[in-house]
Amino acid sequence: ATVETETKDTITTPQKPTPVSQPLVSHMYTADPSAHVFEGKIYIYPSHDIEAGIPQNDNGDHFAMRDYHVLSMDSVGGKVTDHGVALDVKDVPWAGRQMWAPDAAYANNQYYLYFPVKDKQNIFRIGVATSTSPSGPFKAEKEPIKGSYSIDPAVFKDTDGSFYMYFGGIWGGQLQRWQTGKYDSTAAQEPADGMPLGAKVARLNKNMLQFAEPVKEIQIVDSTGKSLSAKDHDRRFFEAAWVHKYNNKYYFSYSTGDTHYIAYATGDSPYGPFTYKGVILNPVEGWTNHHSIVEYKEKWYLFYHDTQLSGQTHLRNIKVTELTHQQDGSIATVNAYIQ
Ligand code: FUB
Repeated sequence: ATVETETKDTITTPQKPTPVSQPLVSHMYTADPSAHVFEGKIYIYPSHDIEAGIPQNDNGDHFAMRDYHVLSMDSVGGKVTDHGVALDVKDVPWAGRQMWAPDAAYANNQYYLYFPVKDKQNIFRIGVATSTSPSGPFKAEKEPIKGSYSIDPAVFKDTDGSFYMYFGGIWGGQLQRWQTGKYDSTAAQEPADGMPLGAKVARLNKNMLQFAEPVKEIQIVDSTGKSLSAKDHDRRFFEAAWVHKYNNKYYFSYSTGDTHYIAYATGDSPYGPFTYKGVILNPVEGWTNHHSIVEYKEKWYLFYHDTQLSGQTHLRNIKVTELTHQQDGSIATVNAYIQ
């Protein structure tokens, strides 16, 4: 048999994948883009990544963000405006560290910025801040939302005008520490088997500052109606919940975390259960994958991030690409790189 050897001349260096979209801004690092249409424009509420010099770990301590900037654009592909600091951690009386993925909503003639940050006891809570402008600056309430915990708030306005907050994230997002209803710092792991931990949902009060009801758990089931298993890391919920409505169906999308997909499941109620349908976005460069979905001028868009600018997992950059709902209601999987 012949043995083929690779000579120095034939060794190839791995090619960097060619991205289908470019970073929306490059003067700062941004991630977790929550996009909404306000006042006829697209407003984006991202995390603002910084180099804090904290070593990487599974708790995500290296994501040590300290403020939020709001971005806007009149058209997809057009100029992106950075409106400056919208909220600084030092102006949130109860906050300790790590301002993670935010979201925003408009009601009662004002704008609400929802944000997860660790309190002074290192427990993630969800705060709210208000402004008369979609770009801020926002003024934080003195306390976090009562009964809130974990990370990644996403606020969905239903067609009947009700607002729902989806939230939660496992591992560094601490959701596994709330399994008994009380915070337990020793509960470090997600369940290895059985039912997975679900995202949480609660309708918001008319004043948009508190939950109107006890928090409920979102269940994701397979096509036979059976709950996904905690072992099923390709499909179970990890973090980054988002909900949009299309043709009267609720689409619950989320990150699978350690398997790096943005997956989705559909249902007939904002509370679920949601039936797993597939992958919206294949893994991107960097560990995290976090997105939002918005309709603008009769087209649907997927906002997401990767690490094209830095090559470092905690210094991300946001991007946008078009999203297609197919005839049967399924979503065409997006590849962020040319295949
Ligand atoms: O940006 C910090 C965290 O990383 C977010 O809250 C998660 O969703 C992940 O993207």
